[in-house]
Amino acid sequence: MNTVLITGGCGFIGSNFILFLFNEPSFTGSVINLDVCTYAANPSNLADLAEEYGDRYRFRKIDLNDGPAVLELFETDPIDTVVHFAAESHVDRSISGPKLFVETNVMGTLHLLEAARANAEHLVRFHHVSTDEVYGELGESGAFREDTPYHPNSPYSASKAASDHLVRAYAHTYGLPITISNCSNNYGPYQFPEKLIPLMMLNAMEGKSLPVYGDGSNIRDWLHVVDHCEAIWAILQRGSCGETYNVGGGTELPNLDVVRTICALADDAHPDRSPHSDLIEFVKDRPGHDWRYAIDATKIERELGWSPRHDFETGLRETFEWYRNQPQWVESVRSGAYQEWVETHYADES
Ligand code: NAD
Ligand code: TDX
Repeated sequence: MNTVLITGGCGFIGSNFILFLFNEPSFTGSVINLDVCTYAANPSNLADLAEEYGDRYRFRKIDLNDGPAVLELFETDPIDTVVHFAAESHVDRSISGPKLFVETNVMGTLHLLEAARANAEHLVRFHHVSTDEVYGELGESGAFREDTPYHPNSPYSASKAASDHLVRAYAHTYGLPITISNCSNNYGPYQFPEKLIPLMMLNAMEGKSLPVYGDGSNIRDWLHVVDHCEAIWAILQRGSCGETYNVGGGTELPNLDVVRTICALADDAHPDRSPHSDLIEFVKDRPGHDWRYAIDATKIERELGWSPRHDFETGLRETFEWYRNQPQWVESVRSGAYQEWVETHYADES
């Protein structure tokens, strides 16, 4: 891996992955971070990298929907590895506005695949980061395996499913050296506070209501974002081209339990405002709300020797402390102030 293109590197998992890469002693290559910087991005997450690593870290403000710009990037740089994170990622937003999800997640992925195909002589790996939501929902038992049929239920998961199919088709038809990972719900630092865990943490800290959809019985399988980064690294290092790997934390919890645990963390931090569970409010359910997700990660554990290292209780506590200690980060992503930061720091490249 000499020249690695990361798409969506200013988002939650992409930022964590770039920081992970530069902390990985065996990684000696360079990173190009392609991101258009939507509301979910914060390029200042990686502000120190250019100073610390010089040309080994470059940011390019490019929209995946701009096919010619993506192609030009591949023509100017000898990209040998792609890790594709960029997406519209929030289910609720996909319900209120599905079109952007098709544009970015489907057409954006198509543009990236086309650019990679046109410059395939350098390409060693195109890794596509996907979600467990493509498999639909589970009942009381069972877990998603790599051969579970696709059954996406939301516009978000349908667009991710379409992108997975395109990536696989490019391997089958054009011989592109692809891998895909389908991962469960991530948590950890740098997640935009619209997703369950950071939203509930910040609302609890600020004494705001904690909106639990439906009766809070929906189950998600939580994975620390660094465990996800390690899984992707294992796939890049040891995964076989053409293969899909399911990645999950094995920590299945009903939403209400997660919210109550966050309330307990807030009680410890602010005993004067206890009990924070009084802030819980049951609100109208998400339309088409998938009831349960669970991942069978046997394949990646057995074939690549990966398993999650973070236990949920400790990871959640650390994440709570991270958000408590980052009021400026929270303010900048909420207000979009980072846009100004991009203009100042990357005026030449955008
Ligand atoms: P995120 O919303 O935090 O970040 C997405 C990033 O993509 C942002 O930086 C955004 O600016 C960028 N982006 C969006 N549209 C773009 C475009 N047209 N051109 C260039 N850049 C664009 O998302 P995340 O939570 O970090 O998720 C990253 C990937 O992982 C996604 O593909 C998502 O489907 C997948 N995933 C997420 C989770 C999770 O729990 N968050 C779980 C499994 C899989
Ligand atoms: O305010 C809320 N109240 C609530 O009860 C929010 C934002 C969510 N929820 C529920 C809905 C889900 O059952 O919490 C659960 C988690 O919701 P999200 O954080 O929105 O995540 P989810 O819909 O499960 O999707 C996430 O995991 C898979 C990511 O957003 C996706 O990008 C990823 O692919």
